[in-house]
Amino acid sequence: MYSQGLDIGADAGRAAASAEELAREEAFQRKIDQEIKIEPQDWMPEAYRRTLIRQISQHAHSEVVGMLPEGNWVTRAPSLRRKAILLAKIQDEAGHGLYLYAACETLGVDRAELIDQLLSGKAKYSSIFNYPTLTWADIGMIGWLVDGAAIMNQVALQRCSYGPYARAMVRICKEESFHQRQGYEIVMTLARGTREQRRMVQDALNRWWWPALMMFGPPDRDSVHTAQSMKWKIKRFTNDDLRQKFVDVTVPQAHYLGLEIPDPELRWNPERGHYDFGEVPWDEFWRVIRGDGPCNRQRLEQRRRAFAEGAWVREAALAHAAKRRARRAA
Ligand code: BYC
Repeated sequence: MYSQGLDIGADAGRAAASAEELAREEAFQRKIDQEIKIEPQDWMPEAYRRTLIRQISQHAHSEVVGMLPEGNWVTRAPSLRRKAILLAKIQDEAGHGLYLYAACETLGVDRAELIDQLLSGKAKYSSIFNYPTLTWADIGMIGWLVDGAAIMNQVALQRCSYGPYARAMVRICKEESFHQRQGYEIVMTLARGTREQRRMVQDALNRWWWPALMMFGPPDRDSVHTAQSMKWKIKRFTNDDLRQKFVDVTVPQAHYLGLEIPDPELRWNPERGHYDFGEVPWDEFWRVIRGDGPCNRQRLEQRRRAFAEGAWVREAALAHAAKRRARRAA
């Protein structure tokens, strides 16, 4: 009798706790539905927090790894002006990585842990940065197509329900928009240049087109996170919707430059009011995100080396901060 009484008491306690949890989750969803931003000190479901840490840290890693393919061209940029612009752009990417790691830390995770996940190969970063930059035209493609795709995705993220991520995106989008224009300008210069330059820029477009479409993530039918992320307003559009928007704005830009999109199935569909396009090579996408793209190993190796070689800078910065603290305290 006595123990049965205890069990009933424990059951009632559990039921009350889960009713309370449910009420908190409903109140959280109401806030989201009313477009009230979630801030770091607010209560949030554990799965919301984990989803954000996953997405924001992958995003931060992408910015940092994204410096590598462009970094290859700093010494080979065709003029001093191009070199200065490219350097400034690469520094911007480092800055984006820093805002994003900082936004991620507001969710209670340590930056060192996130970087460790990247360097150990556990964390993902955007598939696009596993492709090589073979010619100067590829630098134009990164600006025009890769930053163009990134903006299409990030403009929507400015309205993400989590305040620190949404606010980081506002500044990032302004800088990305400059990046996209500098890329388009490189592509335009080459497209209006010599026969050899036109051939080079068309070859770069042929190689970057499909990987750029993969940046938006797998098709909606295979996207495991979209439905919940849309409900929580972390994502505002599905992967396929954003991909379609990107195709619709980019194809006329290519036509204006006299370039051909490497997709025989691409055509305007007046009934839909959109371009129809061919099937993205999804096998290649899955291969690349599982670590077997053309440059995955090289990129991780470069990041690991940079991290090891930068150890003295981190130690010096910490020693300097400790000295200043000690001086202030004295
Ligand atoms: N690459 O359920 P899904 C830049 C993963 S940097 C690799 O649709 P979600 C720039 C996905 O993580 C801009 N992995 O996921 C920098 C998931 O795996 P896990 C980078 C991908 O999160 C320097 C699985 O596939 N932008 O612009 O709902 C120089 C299933 O996908 C990719 C961002 O990071 C991919 N392309 O949607 C120049 C934007 N796609 O985690 C330029 C922020 C999917 O379950 N991120 N996966 O193991 C997002 O908006 C979303 O995370 C995504 C994917 C749309 C990318």
